[in-house]
Amino acid sequence: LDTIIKRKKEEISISKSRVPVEELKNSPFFNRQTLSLKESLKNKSGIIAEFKRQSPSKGIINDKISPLEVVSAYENFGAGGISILTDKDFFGGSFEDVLSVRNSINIPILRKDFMIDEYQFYEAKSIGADVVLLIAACLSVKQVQEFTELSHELGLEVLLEIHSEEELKHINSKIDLVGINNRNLKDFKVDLQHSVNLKNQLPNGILSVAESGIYTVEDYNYLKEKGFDGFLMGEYFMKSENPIKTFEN
Ligand code: IGP
Repeated sequence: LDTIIKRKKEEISISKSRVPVEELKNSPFFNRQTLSLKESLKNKSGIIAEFKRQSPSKGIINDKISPLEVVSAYENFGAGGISILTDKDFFGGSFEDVLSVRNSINIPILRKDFMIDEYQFYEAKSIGADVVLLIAACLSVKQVQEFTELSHELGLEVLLEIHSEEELKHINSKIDLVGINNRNLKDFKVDLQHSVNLKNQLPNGILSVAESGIYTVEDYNYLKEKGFDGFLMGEYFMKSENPIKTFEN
């Protein structure tokens, strides 16, 4: 994680000098009316399906298939939202992946990246994202607060990702959704029970998303039974031949 953040800082300073915030505001998407993931999760399946070519823990997952193909399939089977990795160096993603699908789908898109600087929230808006991920492990309590306010000013919703009990303190009343990552970003271990235990400690009424390591319909049913509102799934879909069929029943 430290390596990623270090690299991210360099990337942001290059982007800032190449495309100033004022220029991001000229994007046709900048004034777009965003879609609400909170609403969508209530009305649809609760699944937030992810487009992810590769990851540090799994290496290449699928680099053959186009974002549009995948994302359209996700929408057709009733996904509540789409998550698209925009980090290039570690996840093989890009802004282009979001831009290339934005006008073809009508469900919320989460820009999945390591958000550590205000600039990135303007970027997210300019590429047509609806939601941003804030990872508690990379941010102070104060940063989470400030970035949440900025997101809301821009019309973006916030998914705050936590992994430990310690990180519960990052939750504030303005957060839209809390995600509990089953994967420990430090050693990549996945444990569904972990989410279930931590979920019991969330403030009442907040929408919760179980993230990572959901590989079977049984996993999904189990987490649903435990009261999760959303289910963030990447690898399972990116790897399988016909994931949609599996979920139809
Ligand atoms: C999806 P999986 O195990 O279904 O592919 O996981 C998603 O939860 C995972 O990609 C993720 C992630 C993150 C990636 C969760 N939090 C933070 C990068 C950064």
